[in-house]
Amino acid sequence: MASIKRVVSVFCFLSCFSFREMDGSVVLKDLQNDKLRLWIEEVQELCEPDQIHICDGTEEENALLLKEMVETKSLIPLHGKFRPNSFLARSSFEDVARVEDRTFICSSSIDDAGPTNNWKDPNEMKSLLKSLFKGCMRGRTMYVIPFSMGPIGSSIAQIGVEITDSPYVVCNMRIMTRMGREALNALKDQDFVPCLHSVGVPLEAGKMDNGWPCNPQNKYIVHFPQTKEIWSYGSGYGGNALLAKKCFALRIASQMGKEEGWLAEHMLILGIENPDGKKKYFAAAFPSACGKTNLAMLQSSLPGWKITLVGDDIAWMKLGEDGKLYAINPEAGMFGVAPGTSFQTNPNAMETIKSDTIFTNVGLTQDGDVWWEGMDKDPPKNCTNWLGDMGEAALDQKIAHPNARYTTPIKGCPTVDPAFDDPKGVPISAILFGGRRASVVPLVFESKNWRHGTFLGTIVSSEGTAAANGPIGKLRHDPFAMLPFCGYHMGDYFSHWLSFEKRGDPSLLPTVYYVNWFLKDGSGSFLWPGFRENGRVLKWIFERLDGTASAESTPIGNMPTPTSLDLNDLNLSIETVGKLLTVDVGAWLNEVEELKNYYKIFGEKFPSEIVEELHLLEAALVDKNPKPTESF
Ligand code: SAT
Ligand code: MN
Repeated sequence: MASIKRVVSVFCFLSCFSFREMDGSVVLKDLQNDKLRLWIEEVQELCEPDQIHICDGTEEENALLLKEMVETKSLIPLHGKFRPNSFLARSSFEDVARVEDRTFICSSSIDDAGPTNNWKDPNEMKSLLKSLFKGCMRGRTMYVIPFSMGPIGSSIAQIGVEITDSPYVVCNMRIMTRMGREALNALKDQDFVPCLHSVGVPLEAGKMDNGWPCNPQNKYIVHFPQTKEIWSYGSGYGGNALLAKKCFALRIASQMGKEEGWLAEHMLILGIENPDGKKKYFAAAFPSACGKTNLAMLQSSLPGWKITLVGDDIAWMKLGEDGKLYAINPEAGMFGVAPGTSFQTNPNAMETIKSDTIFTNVGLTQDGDVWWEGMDKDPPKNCTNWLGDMGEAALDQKIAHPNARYTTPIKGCPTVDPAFDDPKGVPISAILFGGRRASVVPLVFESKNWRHGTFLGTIVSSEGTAAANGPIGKLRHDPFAMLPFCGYHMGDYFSHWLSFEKRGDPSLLPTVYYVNWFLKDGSGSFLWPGFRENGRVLKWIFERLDGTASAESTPIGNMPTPTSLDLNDLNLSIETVGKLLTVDVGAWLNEVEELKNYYKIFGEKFPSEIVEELHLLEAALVDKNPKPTESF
């Protein structure tokens, strides 16, 4: 019976549905991968699109989709004089960001998802999703997007296929991933991660979208870590819809990394070259609103020091045959926050987005350019805001939505690293963690070993700002900056990190550092003179790794001696330098108490090694300040 049904449905599939073909485009018969053909068939049966288009990733295909979106008013072309080949999209006001409360990890047991994820039973969730997806692509084209996460052919890369009914998603995925025929050729008969997406708005015959299609009442961003599937419904925005990004490259990939012995991390990757031409690579994890993108594209103020960009958001890291940890950036583009980006804060980002960029939810100037808060002083006259309003109607709105974004190819960045496309990846010498802390955490300190470094990952926390993270100034724990992105129990995730100590020679692993650019003095002014100067801290780390910079051992880790940190021409007072490089023992003892309390949420899966590290820290602090504290 099942086989008859299969034959009938394959026949139906081939005969009843039109394929949108262009010269040289991929057609069903090109697909040699049985799982892919069968999956397309299943999705087509479920979602009932009008037509199917298998994306080849060519310029022609992209140009056609962009043209169609301009015709249907879902994209506004920007003026070629200012932003050639660039477009503006305006989303619905009900669809402007990732939705963590609608994001689910459907592992077989709730215990596999852990306390930081929303869990639902996978079978129940599948039937709910099937009812939602039934007929959801009526009146629309179903796009099949084969993509590679990472340089095609890299042993660290993975292939995924996203099916979506949003042409906006197709054009953004073409920027964010290596998408099209090459990825399909690389797939051959191997496995891939199926990513199914719909905006959740079927169209009646002859009807067109009125604005940005989405289904705000029914958003579901769902991950099945055991079967490595993603289903996303109801949103067309960012990480909810560009499923290669947080859904695949972090949530599903973190599960793959646990199973296969590698790391999928929410980290930038940068190259740093000293004036003698010696080069190292660092990876760094920061919670949002800590300047991760700006650090990835930093123009160092130090003469002769060069910083290059490999990735601004995600790193996949695997041990190489030489025992070192190698990283690739699985992405090909950046999905960066526009507001606050300027020639002062991030000149390299401003250069990158001069062309070939899709902007979403920024303002539109009268002469057809984009604008956002923080780009320069005042908005140009008669600037249309992100909702398309102007003048009186726009008075109570910002010009750009605070989560307005640019999607732009990394290769367009003037400081892109020459090894960006290297399938081997780049060897990582240092891993940086950090957060936004007005007090307690000094400018920089170094871990004592891998286990201590892993402990430092668990203590990452950041204070909320007006732009992100809830109440202003309130501390939010965000271990490894992975809180919304770890696809399994975070206690197991910490153990996975610890396991690297035993996978090879621990002396070859990167050294972990903790940084904080955001210390303030009593009057609320920042102590560290500003973002461009962060290259000085990177320089100290570089020279520590080379054995040429000195450090002092403290209860929290190794800290720069004041003379080992290059502070030339900064005019910092001795007092300020002292404050930047002090361990406030009392404040750290309070931090230990805070951590003891926080760690409780991870229950039995919390690794004893991290508890030991906390005890060691406490003992070292008490040694300096013999006030008794409660033990964990
Ligand atoms: O929307 S994304 O998930 O791509 C970016 C973010 O919210 O961190
Ligand atoms: Mn991110």
